[in-house]
Amino acid sequence: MRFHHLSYAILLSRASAVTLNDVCSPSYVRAHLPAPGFYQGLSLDPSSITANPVTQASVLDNAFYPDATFDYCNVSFTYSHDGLADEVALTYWLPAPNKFQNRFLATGGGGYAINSGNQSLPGGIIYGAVAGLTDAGFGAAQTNTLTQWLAANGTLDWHRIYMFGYQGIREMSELGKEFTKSFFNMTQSNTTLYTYWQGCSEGGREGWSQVQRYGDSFDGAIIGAPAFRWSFQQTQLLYPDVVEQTMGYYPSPCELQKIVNETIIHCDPLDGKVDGVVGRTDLCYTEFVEANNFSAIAGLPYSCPATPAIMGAPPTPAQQGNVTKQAVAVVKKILDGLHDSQGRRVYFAPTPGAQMTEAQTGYNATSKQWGLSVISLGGSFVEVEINLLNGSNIPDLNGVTYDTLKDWITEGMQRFQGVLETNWPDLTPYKNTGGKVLMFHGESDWGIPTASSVRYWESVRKIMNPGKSYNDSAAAQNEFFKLFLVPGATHCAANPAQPDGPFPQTNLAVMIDWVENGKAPQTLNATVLQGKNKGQNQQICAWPLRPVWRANATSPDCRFEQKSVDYWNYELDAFNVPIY
Ligand SMILES: *[C@@H]1O[C@H](CO)[C@@H](O)[C@H](O)[C@H]1NC(C)=O
Ligand SMILES: *[C@@H]1O[C@H](CO)[C@@H](O)[C@H](O)[C@H]1NC(C)=O
Ligand SMILES: *[C@@H]1O[C@H](CO)[C@@H](O)[C@H](O)[C@H]1NC(C)=O
Ligand SMILES: *[C@@H]1O[C@H](CO)[C@@H](O)[C@H](O)[C@H]1NC(C)=O
Ligand SMILES: *[C@@H]1O[C@H](CO)[C@@H](O)[C@H](O)[C@H]1NC(C)=O
Ligand SMILES: *[C@@H]1O[C@H](CO)[C@@H](O)[C@H](O)[C@H]1NC(C)=O
Ligand SMILES: *[C@@H]1O[C@H](CO)[C@@H](O)[C@H](O)[C@H]1NC(C)=O
Ligand SMILES: *[C@@H]1O[C@H](CO)[C@@H](O)[C@H](O)[C@H]1NC(C)=O
Ligand SMILES: *[C@@H]1O[C@H](CO)[C@@H](O)[C@H](O)[C@H]1NC(C)=O
Ligand SMILES: *[C@@H]1O[C@H](CO)[C@@H](O)[C@H](O)[C@H]1NC(C)=O
Ligand SMILES: *[C@@H]1O[C@H](CO)[C@@H](O)[C@H](O)[C@H]1NC(C)=O
Ligand SMILES: *[C@@H]1O[C@H](CO)[C@@H](O)[C@H](O)[C@H]1NC(C)=O
Ligand SMILES: [Ca+2]
Repeated sequence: MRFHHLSYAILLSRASAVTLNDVCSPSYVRAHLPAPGFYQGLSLDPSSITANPVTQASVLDNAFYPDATFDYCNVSFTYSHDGLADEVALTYWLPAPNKFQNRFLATGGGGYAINSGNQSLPGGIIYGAVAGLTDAGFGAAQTNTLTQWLAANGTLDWHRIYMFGYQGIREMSELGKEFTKSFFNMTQSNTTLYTYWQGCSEGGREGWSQVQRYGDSFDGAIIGAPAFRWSFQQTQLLYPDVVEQTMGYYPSPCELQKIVNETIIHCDPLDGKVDGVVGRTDLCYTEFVEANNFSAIAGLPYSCPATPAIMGAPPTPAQQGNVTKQAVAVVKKILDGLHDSQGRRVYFAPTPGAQMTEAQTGYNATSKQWGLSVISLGGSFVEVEINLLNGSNIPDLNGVTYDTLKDWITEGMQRFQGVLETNWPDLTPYKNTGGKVLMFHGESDWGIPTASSVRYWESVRKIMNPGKSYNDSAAAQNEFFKLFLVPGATHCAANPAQPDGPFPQTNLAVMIDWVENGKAPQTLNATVLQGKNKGQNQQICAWPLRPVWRANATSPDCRFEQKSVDYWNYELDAFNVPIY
């Protein structure tokens, strides 16, 4: 026994004596690439390999991992698809051998980017994981892949769209897992490589694109505010502009901001704690926006200083006045969400208290008036993916009604169902292989309505648990898929307008504990990342439980409230097909 332990210790010390410099070279990488034929239809290009050690890299103040300093091996190589003259570039960061903890983390992008440059990879290295990203064949222009979705005006380039939709991430993940095992000599059949996903927004959609299709995709997926239900998500960005145009009133940014500020002030206490954080946007809607209180914002004075031109944006003049009744009516209509001309609900709106970024107007220096400014994030969807024109926005919204928005949603849903829509509700293969999902969504997200994630969680619950009661099905779902609404948080980030809100910065640590140690999170670990309480810990409630603060508590109680669950379960009765 003793002798066995001794030799095992020698083996261990010998193994950990391997340094980054020993293995971080093009020749070592070449000798450990996945074998030809490992992934059908792909050919790796060994001549493209680069590998260099990077020491003492530091990262600061990131939403998804704590500050850290670390060493890594920076590896890249390319592959092509057999029969196509394309080139896909992969990047993997590998921890030093003595820091490697048998983990692989796949990462993605945001907006129309398929990766986040070097922003997401440290999140893996810090936890002893190899971390990977892909350019999915889009090259350096991957930061806006949309400029490559058409082969010509009128012709979609479906290969590129599939690469963006899910194929690129799948290939990067499968090649990355194999490469990791080979690089670290994980040849014994009893050594497990734990595999993870972490991404937010488009990165959240990319995570779901894998979990929904591949039971073997990851052991744990961390998915924030996913940009899924694609055609709905992209089109709803235009709804506030159409409201302004339809109602004929264009509030200035300052007037909008005043309405948001008042909403935060009045709704803050509804969660039981006056901390500047709207922890209960459901109550905010029913007890403030829908109630008469909201109209009392009209008449309140607002004032904002002029701003200089910054980064291509034109200067804005000083704005002051009293909030008008029309401005209040416009915002109330926006918060009601998109309905068709027959009054049936098409989609949800961002929560009250969220910044009204989508509703921003533009200043006309000639007429000295605020007017329509079409948000390009939504307009580019219509221009490129619906109208098949290689532009970056639609020129205007002339003739566009609420029904037009519904039609764009339907057309997009049919066109992209199998590649981008990403709301397949049956996760049985993933659940059966033991996969876990931790989904979170800022409850003050301006861009992707928080209700979008709630709807998907509820759709999966219903589809996977036929015949079970709400409580039984929710409990079954929570065994592998948990949803956390983050009080006050904006889109994939802590919210400067609600600085005392928590943000779940340590999600990967929480997921590792769930996957590797069987410790399921009952609440989600989070930290105040800014302001006077920076560093303070707060726990976030798991859906369907909702936060209620008691005096002097450090975290809210998590309670089941039927009214709240009912509030979040919107009926999209404008459609007679299921919308998951
Ligand atoms: C990420 O890239 C930026 C810009 O190229 C660079 O300044 C920074 O050091 C990089 N971070 C790491 C951790 O390598
Ligand atoms: C990592 O490798 C890529 C590709 O060779 C290179 O462009 C980049 O500068 C490297 N990064 C660092 C920090 O060495
Ligand atoms: C689309 O426009 C981009 C520039 O925004 C350009 O790089 C690209 O070549 C164009 N594609 C086509 C098919 O015209
Ligand atoms: C893997 O094994 C080879 C051969 O024993 C050795 O040279 C190499 O350093 C090992 N790699 C690591 C990361 O331990
Ligand atoms: C794997 O098996 C080897 C030999 O069969 C044994 O020495 C080692 O401890 C095992 N490792 C784990 C993690 O169980
Ligand atoms: C809104 O509140 C912020 C503080 O969160 C403040 O800086 C800003 O001036 C306010 N804007 C208006 C229009 O009242
Ligand atoms: C709404 O107005 C009523 C009557 O003024 C007041 O009692 C209540 O506290 C207000 N609620 C909110 C959320 O502001
Ligand atoms: C704004 O409202 C205040 C009272 O709150 C009033 O004194 C002032 O005249 C109003 N200003 C304008 C421009 O209507
Ligand atoms: C700005 O206002 C002027 C004068 O009313 C008008 O002629 C012009 O079309 C406007 N510009 C835009 C971009 O709407
Ligand atoms: C394609 O459409 C864009 C956007 O409308 C336009 O700017 C461009 O000129 C068109 N290209 C061709 C070749 O017609
Ligand atoms: C929870 O967050 C705190 C900071 O708020 C951090 O110190 C702690 O390590 C985190 N716990 C886990 C399991 O990551
Ligand atoms: C909360 O703390 C304050 C100040 O520390 C104290 O006065 C108050 O009694 C406490 N309330 C409860 C319910 O413990
Ligand atoms: Ca509060």
